Amino acid sequence: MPTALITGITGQDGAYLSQLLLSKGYRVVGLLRRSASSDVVGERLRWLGVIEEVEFADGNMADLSSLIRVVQACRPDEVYNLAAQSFVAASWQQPLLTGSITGLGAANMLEAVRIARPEARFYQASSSEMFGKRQQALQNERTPFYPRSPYAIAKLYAHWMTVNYRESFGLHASSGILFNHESPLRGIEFVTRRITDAAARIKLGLAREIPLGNLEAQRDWGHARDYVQAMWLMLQQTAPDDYVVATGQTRSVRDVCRFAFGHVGLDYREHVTTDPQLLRPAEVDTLTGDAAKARDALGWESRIGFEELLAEMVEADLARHRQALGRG
Ligand code: NDP
Ligand code: GDR
Repeated sequence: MPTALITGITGQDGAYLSQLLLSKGYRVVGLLRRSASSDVVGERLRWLGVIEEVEFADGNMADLSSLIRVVQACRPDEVYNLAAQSFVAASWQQPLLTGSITGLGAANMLEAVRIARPEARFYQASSSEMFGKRQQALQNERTPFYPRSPYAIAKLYAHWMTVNYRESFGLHASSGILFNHESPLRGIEFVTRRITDAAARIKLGLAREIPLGNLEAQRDWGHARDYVQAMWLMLQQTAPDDYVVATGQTRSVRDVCRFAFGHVGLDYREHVTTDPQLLRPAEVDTLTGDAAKARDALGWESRIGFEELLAEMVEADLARHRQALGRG
């Protein structure tokens, strides 16, 4: 039975990746940082019904010695480095923390692998945010980067460290440049989930409006369940490499509003307001990924479309709020 170590196991992707790897017969070990609210940190794993099947190991991305100890103890065959301060907007408020966890944290994990388990295969959660200010209509592995936030800059450092450790030390280290992917387990601060949660609350009479920032921003949105498959496929290849993972379809925040509210029979224009406080100091206006390499080399493709994704998210938020109201 192969062993996978996942950092960021309590996040959206960590939960879906755990479910996938368990279904393939892996032993799954997740890095868990100490929290005063440890009773709620496993909520996503619980929602997917896999919390009893994963093992947890104490550690923090900021603490190299903890990472070395975890790697020594669990002896992973595959390491998936998903942990990060992942909210772009927060990275202007906490740029140094973002740099130390999202950037240097990845270097810590690479060092732990290099020191304690160099034969392990390594996955780095890179991001389309590294493309930032658009240099080409479609972004692929050869597109120049132009990061637009402290988060994207930290991810770029982690990405190049991954490439460098592959080239310097021969680590089987791959970087997945993933475009936005969402699900019912998406953090509530991200725009799709803010909108699907608001549509559900407004439909149930729990709220009347939702303030948003830039409605014209465009993203290439896929489903997290599809995207964790690509992570796993990258580590099954003989040679490590970098891959763009995307749907190739771009929609605006306004489209998300239109569809999510429309799904519950509401007109978003009666409920969505705009708040300049939610605009970003430097915006990423539009991103569209070209995942041809992942399709050709990995046989990967995005299956769940935009409307199916949002319908699942709205239905899950309706169910959550109905349950909280005792109408479940
Ligand atoms: P989440 O924000 O849902 O999860 C982040 C995870 O990192 C959580 O498990 C969190 O733990 C953990 N973490 C944060 N700080 C530390 C720390 N100091 N030590 C240990 N663990 C820590 O992110 P997603 O699941 O959405 O994304 C996974 C990864 O992929 C991230 O690196 C993200 O930047 C990247 N990415 C995501 C994309 C997306 O669209 N979702 C697209 C491209 C890249 P805790 O629960 O304790 O907070
Ligand atoms: P993003 O996702 O920054 O692309 O990063 P987010 O959902 O936060 O923003 C997407 C776009 O929507 C605009 N927007 C708003 N965003 C939020 N959060 N809240 C709002 O009210 C709002 N109104 C408009 C934003 O300005 C932006 O243009 C996500 C994260 O998962 C990263 O970790 C990951 O690397 C990238 O996706 C790919």
